[in-house]
This record gives sequence, C-alpha cells and structure tokens, in this order.
Amino acid sequence: MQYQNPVVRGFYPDPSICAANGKFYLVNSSFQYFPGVPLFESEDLVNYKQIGHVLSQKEQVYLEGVRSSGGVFAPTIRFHQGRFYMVTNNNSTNENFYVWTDDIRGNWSAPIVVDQDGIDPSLLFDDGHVYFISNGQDENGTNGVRQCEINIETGERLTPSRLLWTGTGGRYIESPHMYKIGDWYYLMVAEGGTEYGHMITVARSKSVWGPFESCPYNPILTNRNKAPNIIQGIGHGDLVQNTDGNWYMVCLGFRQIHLWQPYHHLGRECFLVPVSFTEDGWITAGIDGTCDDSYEIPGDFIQNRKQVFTFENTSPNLDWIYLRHPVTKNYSIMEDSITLTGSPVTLEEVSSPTFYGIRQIDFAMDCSVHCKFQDAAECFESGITIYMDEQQHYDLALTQKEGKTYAVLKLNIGDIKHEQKRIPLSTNAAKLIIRSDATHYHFFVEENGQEQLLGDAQSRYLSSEVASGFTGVIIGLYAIGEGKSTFHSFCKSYQ
Ligand code: 6LW
Repeated sequence: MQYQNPVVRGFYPDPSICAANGKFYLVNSSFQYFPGVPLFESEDLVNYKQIGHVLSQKEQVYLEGVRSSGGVFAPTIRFHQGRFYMVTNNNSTNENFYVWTDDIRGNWSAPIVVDQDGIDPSLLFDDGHVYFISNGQDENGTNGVRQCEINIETGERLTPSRLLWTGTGGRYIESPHMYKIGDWYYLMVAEGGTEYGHMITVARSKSVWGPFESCPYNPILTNRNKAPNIIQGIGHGDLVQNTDGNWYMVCLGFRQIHLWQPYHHLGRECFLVPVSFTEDGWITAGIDGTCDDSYEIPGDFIQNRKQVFTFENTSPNLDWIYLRHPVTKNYSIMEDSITLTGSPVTLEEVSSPTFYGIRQIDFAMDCSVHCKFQDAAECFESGITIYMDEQQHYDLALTQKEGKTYAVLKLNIGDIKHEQKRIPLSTNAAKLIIRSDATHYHFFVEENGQEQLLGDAQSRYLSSEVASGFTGVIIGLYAIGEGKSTFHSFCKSYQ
C-alpha cells in the first residue's frame, strides 16, 4: 500500500521507536509542555494511535519556569526482557534520566539519573551489558558520541565515558543510536543541525567500543539539497525492523512554506523512510538517500488520517496539553466542554497560564469554539490562541471592560503587542472562529448567527525561523484574570 509522509503530523519531533510483542511504540520530545513525551502505538508503522504520555506524573519531570523549547529534549524508547525503558534529557536541569515500565499502558517509574552529560541519550542492550550513549565532549573538548556502561537497575555508571566517533564533520552531532545487527555495531547519528542542513550519517565496528569506520555513502539520508522539496530538515532517525523483516527508519523533518524565505510553523514532524542494506553491509535509506512524501510499504491496510477533532472525540492528557505543570483547580473538564478559571498569569509569561492546548497538525484548518463568560471581573480575558511561544502568538478572545463584553484580536510578535481589532458584543458569549491556509490565519467572531471578520495574520511570524524554537504551533484555550469561562462545541477540522 502507498502511505503519505509525515506519518505523525504536527509538533511531534525527535522520534524514537521500538518493537515489542508484535507492535511498535513511538515517543517524541515535548519540551515545556506537560504531560511529557507523547507515546504512540502502531501495528503497521504507518498508523499511530496515542496511548498516553511517558512522563504523566508531575514528579517525573521538572518544568517549573523552564524556557520555551527548554525542558524535555529528544527521548529514546527501548524494550528489553519484557520491560520498556525511555531515556531523555531535561535540558533545563541538564540531567539525563530514564524511566521504565512493565505495562506500556500504565504509569512509568520515577526517574533514574545517569552520570553522563550531553543530550539525546540512547540505550543499547547487548550480551548482558547495557550501554548508555549521548552526544557531548570528551576531556579535550572534542565533540562526538560518548558511551559508558551502566547498571540498568540503578543507573550507576560502570565504566568511564569514552568518545566513540566524531562524525563526518557536520556541525552539531546529535541523536546517536547504536544497533547490533549481525556481526556489526552500527552507530547512527544526526549532523548539520535540526534545520535545513540536517542529515543522517552512520559508522560501524565489530566492537561496541569501536573503532568506528564511517560509511562510504554518508550522509545516508538528507533533504538538504532536495529542491524545491517541501520536506526539509530530515534527520534524527531511529531504525526499526518490521514484522516482515524489512527495515525502516522514523525521523524528523518539517514541511516548509515554500516562499522566499521559506519557513515552517507546524514544528518538526515524524516521517517514515524505508531502509535497506548494501551487499557490503552498509545502511541505505529512502530510494535515493532523501525522504519522499510517500512510499510503498507491503501490506493491505489503509492509512487512516483523523481530520476532525472535537472535545467528544479527543482525550484530556492525550490530545490536550498544558504549558508546564498546570494549576489543576483552574480546569474543570467535562466530556463536551471545559470551564477555565483565569489566573493572573498571562500568555507572555514563562510560566503556567490557564491554557489547554492541542497541536495544529496541518496547514488548511477550520477551528471554532463557543466561549461564554461566567463571574467575569474587569479586564478578564478568555479565548483561543494560536501559540508558538510567549512572544509569538495570535489571540482571539472575549474581554470585559467597564461592564461590557468585547471580542478582540491581539497579535503578538516579538516586542510588538498589537490589538488589531475590538468590537462590542451584545452578550457575554460568542463563537470564536479561526480559519487558516498555509500562509495566513483569518479570525472571526459570530454572535446571533452574524459572523464578523476581525482580521488576518501571517503564519510566517509564528514560525520556528522567527521564534527560533524547537516546538510547533499549538491551539490553546486560555483564561487570564479574575473570572471563569466555559468552552463548548470545539471543532478543529483539516481539509
Ligand atoms: C534535540 C536534538 C536537536 O534533542 O534538537 O537540533 C534537540 N537537534 O537532536 C531538540 O529537538
């Protein structure tokens, strides 16, 4: 059957995957958002169903005041002797830690810290030993992939950390994974940085400690010279063998808006690429070493793309996320509605405002929600935001002033805080509507069946190139100030 990339759309970067009990489990980085590390299950490597988050307990991850795109960086998931392990880095506490579970649908353990620095940690279970690798510098300041052996029961480092490989000369060697395939230890990394120069390179050795020989075909996967391809930034891969014995790689990439300058605002997404081995035992990826927008994969299943998302067909703590650790008393979640209690924390703060978010996963989107004020004090504001980070977000809200309710559109780009439009309403309730295409968002308010345009704004100014972040646009329901607001009839649909 033919599948379309990305296989997981929207801000789901830094994918890692493992096979277990005939299925596949995928995790992604989550940065300042909570719960952390979204967890997916797949039976065919093409369709993924989110089954939870790995870091679902507040005590598992420190997020207090972490900067946007700080917090939880790239994770790795592995399965060994009936137990799942997820290892990651909290880039705000500079800790590498792992958690484990024997029940993939249950809670994961408390974090176990490993005494090796760097980011993008990974694990290899081999011949009774457990190896911990991450990127980083050796004692001479040389960048590369470093490895130590650990006691997986305690996280204790059993050997000194040693530099294994410095890559092929690309900047920012990252996302190392080690695989024992046949007689070879394959070390696969990303180089070039997680933007337009991103690439995947590989080396191999007969020993887990090296020396590692660089693949003569490096980079084995990159879109850096694939023009004018919409898919760019391909890198950060993880290998997995399908149940039919064929090999694949999940990797990150982004769908750029192909203007000059190009940009991307949905974040880095998850792509699937076929992998094969050359006669001399090297890894190749894709058809020509690049990632295409679709591939053939053996199987008679179909690729299911959920296109309509409502309160009723989404789940709290699965599809919906918070900025850092939420003040849970400010959220009253029902099956078909949510009531938010405002707090003094604004969307411009690196904190945890009353914010209930869901990812934007495609460009052409129609999103609406009905918002009704309750106990609204002066200046209480509540509505829907297209949020990249605290400096870049577009807010469509109701607000209270001198006893009257208004609909307001606010555009926040860097230091510019602009109220685009304000219109009086006859009641304290209205339908908020946001329609988007690749380059623009269009904002409307509907009261008594009458729809009014408040304004338009370019997606460019919410892009990663402007915000310089690692995340993607989130659609957030929010409340600021003294008051409550109830949202119902939420509907987000893609064409
Ligand atoms: C991730 C690393 C990276 O841990 O960015 O640029 C970090 N590459 O692989 C956040 O995605």
